[in-house]
Amino acid sequence: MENERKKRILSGIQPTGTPTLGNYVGALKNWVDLQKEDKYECFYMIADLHSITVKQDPKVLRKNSLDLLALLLAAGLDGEKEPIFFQSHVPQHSQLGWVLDCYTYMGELSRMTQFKDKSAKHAENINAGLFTYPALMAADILLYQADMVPVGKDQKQHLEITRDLAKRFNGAYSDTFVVPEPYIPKVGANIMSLQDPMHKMSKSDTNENAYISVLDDPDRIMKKIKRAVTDSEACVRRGEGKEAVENLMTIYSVATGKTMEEIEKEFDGQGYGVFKEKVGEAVVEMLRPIQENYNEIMKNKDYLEKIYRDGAERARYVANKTVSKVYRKVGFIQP
Ligand code: AQP
Repeated sequence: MENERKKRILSGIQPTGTPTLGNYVGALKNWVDLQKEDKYECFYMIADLHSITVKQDPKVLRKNSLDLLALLLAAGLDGEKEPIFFQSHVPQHSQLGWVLDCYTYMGELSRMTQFKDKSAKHAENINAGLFTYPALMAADILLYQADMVPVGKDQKQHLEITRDLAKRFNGAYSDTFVVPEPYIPKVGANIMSLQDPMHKMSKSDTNENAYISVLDDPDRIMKKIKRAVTDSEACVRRGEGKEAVENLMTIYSVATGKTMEEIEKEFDGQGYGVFKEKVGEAVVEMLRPIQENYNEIMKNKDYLEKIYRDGAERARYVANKTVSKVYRKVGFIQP
């Protein structure tokens, strides 16, 4: 085990479209905050290998991948200080992924809600990669000996399987992997669809009104929030049957820093019209600086290339140490 180093963080996002407000609040915003804290060594990755578990158009995937890198930088990540890289540029992810595949049971994989949800959504393409996704995700994390993984609530189950795999492998051989802890934000860990509060907001939702993309212009954001479903009570509060309103309150809370109690007081006696207007304005203000930075960064493709090349090189260095150790322990002859 590597000693005397800063605690490590690893997290990733798939280049399956422009990130939503859910991705931003549940993950990206915390990536930035944690990097700024300077207590951790952070590895952030664009999970392109994972993205092809669902059919992708190659041209669109290439564009989405570069756009996403620019967006991560625009959101405040410092790619010069710490690595931001494409998963496919670090072959060790697949190398460890295969070993972990052989330590993961069919039974545990078939319990994964993401597999069930995505196979229902893509019934025409229930592929083996979609099924073994959690083993590759475990490899992503364990390769870097990450202590902490900032994710939204939807990834909690995958984190649990990662922990189980780390312990299983450590138990079968000797201490090899750090057993990682999830870092799930207190507010905003599960931003729901604006059209169906029982489902999470997703960037690949076919209904554009269901999500806010971090690059939506102010007009679009206001329209989407105004169209968001609510209920017939016209009272801004939490409670049974108030999931849609509570979701908007959560979004407002993250964008303004106000607590849920403060929000209930602020809108006491006012209808949803006033409330939605305020939520929309707060979201526009929260996303404005990211959008401005993004437009600047996109003008400099050389800079983007430098970031992902350097990032992959630094990631490969760390990842290779883990893979070599694992290959030795399972009994492969050293090349
Ligand atoms: N609705 C959400 N609320 C809070 N956090 C969320 N995350 C995703 N949706 C929400 C977090 O964002 C990070 C990156 O997610 P991902 O792109 O790797 O995949 P995902 O979880 O499958 O996200 P999407 O938007 O639903 O993508 P698609 O539509 O492609 O499947 C993760 O930390 C996730 O927890």
